[in-house]
Amino acid sequence: MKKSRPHFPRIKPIAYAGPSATTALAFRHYNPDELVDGKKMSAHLRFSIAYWHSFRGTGADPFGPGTIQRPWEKGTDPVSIALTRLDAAFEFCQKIRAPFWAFHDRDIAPEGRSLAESNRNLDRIVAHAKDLQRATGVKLLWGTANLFSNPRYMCGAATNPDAHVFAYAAAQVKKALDVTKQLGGENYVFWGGREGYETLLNTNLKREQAHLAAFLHLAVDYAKSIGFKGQFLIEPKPKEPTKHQYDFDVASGIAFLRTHGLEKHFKFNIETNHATLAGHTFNHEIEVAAAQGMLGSIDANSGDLLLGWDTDQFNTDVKELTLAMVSILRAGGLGTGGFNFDAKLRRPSIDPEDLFHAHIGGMDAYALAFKLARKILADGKFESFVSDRYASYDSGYGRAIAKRRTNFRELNKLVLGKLGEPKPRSGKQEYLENLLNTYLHG
Ligand code: XUL
Ligand code: CO
Repeated sequence: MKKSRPHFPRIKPIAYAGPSATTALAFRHYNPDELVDGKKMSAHLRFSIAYWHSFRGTGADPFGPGTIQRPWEKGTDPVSIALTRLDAAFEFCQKIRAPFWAFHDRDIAPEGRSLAESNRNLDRIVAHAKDLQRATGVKLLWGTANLFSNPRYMCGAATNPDAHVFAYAAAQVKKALDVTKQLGGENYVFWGGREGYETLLNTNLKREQAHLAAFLHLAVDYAKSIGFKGQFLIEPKPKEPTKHQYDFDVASGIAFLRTHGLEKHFKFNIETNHATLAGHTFNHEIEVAAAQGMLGSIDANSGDLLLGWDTDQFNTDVKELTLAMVSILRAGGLGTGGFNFDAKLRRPSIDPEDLFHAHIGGMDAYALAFKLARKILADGKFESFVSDRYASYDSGYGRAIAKRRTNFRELNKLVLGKLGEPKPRSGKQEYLENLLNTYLHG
């Protein structure tokens, strides 16, 4: 493969320079090669670059066109531009030291006039991606299909009232699974962008949910038939673009998967900004998934609590990330998942260098959170506080309750007899908040 000339000529691979680094283009906390428990930090954190934001984002919003013009976006043939853009993306992944990338089919290759032409475009780009992956060592965290941008999907894909659109979406996902497999993708994501409704006046909710389940079953069957071993992930989001999305949050996702016999095949890709849009904390969503052994991967970003939509910002909130990391590490990590920066530059951040500042900030915040969470878990103060709080269920009648080896009559007898009135015990929230701050701020 011939080497293309650099697209970020002024930027050298970002190096770890420690917390007192004097340049902004350096890591202060993320030291990819540092061994932590015998494994490189890069292998613990498995950072991934989201192609759609970082290489297709233009800064456009509903009030105005794009502001960002990349020097490599030149020419008239969309496939040639897509090939060059891919070179720029892999140079970026290498320079930012991200071991993974993630894409939608339509981000990497232009949609053609027919599905056959779209598939041919995709094949050309995927062949190049394969070469670039081999040359750089950057791997595919997950692939997915864009089933929400094209007008044909305006009323949903798998939940579209027209079976023709369902069939088209199935054909598109078939191809997306084929190429994800070809590129060694470790996961495959389903984000139900328009799988919901705008109004119940025109919607048969029960049928739409059944169709969505049928679609996921067909995807599971197809993946099996081609020997795709990657993990399937559902990415919940409550709304936007639809008024109501069926995969509202992790809890409703679990209920949906269990109702339709899909729970063995899926885990969750949890996105911070989607959690907050659903009225939850990031940490809450992680805990709900982890409680069911269904924590899969993270779309790393954050929202703005003063804005009611998905602002997809880079997350530099170390406190929020530390709480998330404690839950993730306690759950045993993300397995084949990773931290995918599903985050975009603000509209006025137009320099190619801003892509580096944004990812350095996100990676450093996660790396710092990782270190703080490890310390919190090693000290075990929160763990022992919490286990002590539930200790009454570890023996005697409490254990019988937990094991469901008692009944209301027995418990009634106990309370009327030797137990009497419970003695209240403080929840100690303020003490614990202060304890958390000792880790965050010393
Ligand atoms: C949209 C979103 C998507 C998914 C992949 O809010 O997060 O980019 O991550 O389709
Ligand atoms: Co996402």
